[in-house]
Amino acid sequence: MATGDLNGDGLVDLLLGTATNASLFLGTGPGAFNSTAAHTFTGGAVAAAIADLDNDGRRDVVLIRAGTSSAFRTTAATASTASFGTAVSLTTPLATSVAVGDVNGDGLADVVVGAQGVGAQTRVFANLGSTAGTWNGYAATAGTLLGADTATKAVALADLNNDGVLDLLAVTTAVAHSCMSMRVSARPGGTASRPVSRWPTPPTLAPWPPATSTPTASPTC
Ligand SMILES: [Ca+2]
Ligand SMILES: [Ca+2]
Ligand SMILES: [Ca+2]
Repeated sequence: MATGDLNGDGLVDLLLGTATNASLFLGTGPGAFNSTAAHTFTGGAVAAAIADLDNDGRRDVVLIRAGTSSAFRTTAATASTASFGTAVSLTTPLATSVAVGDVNGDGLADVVVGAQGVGAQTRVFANLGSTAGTWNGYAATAGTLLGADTATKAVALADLNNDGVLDLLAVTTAVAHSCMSMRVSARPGGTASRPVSRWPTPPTLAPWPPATSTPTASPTC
């Protein structure tokens, strides 16, 4: 599920994924939505996001699937309808979750995908921007941030330490006695268009809760 004002009318819209498809319901008022989907995407989704991917002022859609995910540009949106461009594919084996934000400071929304399973990796897809008005989509793959992190159930992006750079928060069951790990990004100051694949080696994860604590039961995240 994802929420956001996709058609720019100031009302929050709702994107719901199921095992077979994902449907967009446009908001009609506070807490109210049109009962008829403005658009239905074929294929299920385990996670979704609404954000302006191509910087044209219209919010777009990311659908995450455990295999190949898709990013769709919004090409038109009215009070009751929305239409989208051709899917841009993202390779996301074992994907569970998504966060969208500008992680490399070039002004373009990047996609972070968490994954769970043997060999799963948390991946970052760098937004390639536009050339002569045509959006170039995302880099096919952009490396791994969390190493052998095979149990990421959720990811989020936020500036946790107030340095103006987005940080990545991952909820995982991979670390003993831990269900949450935090990684602070280290974008060099003032360097634009830095490829995500050059993201510096992240610091060692600090267990959360602290390892000195004695968990009485497995984390429930
Ligand atoms: Ca809306
Ligand atoms: Ca857009
Ligand atoms: Ca970016």
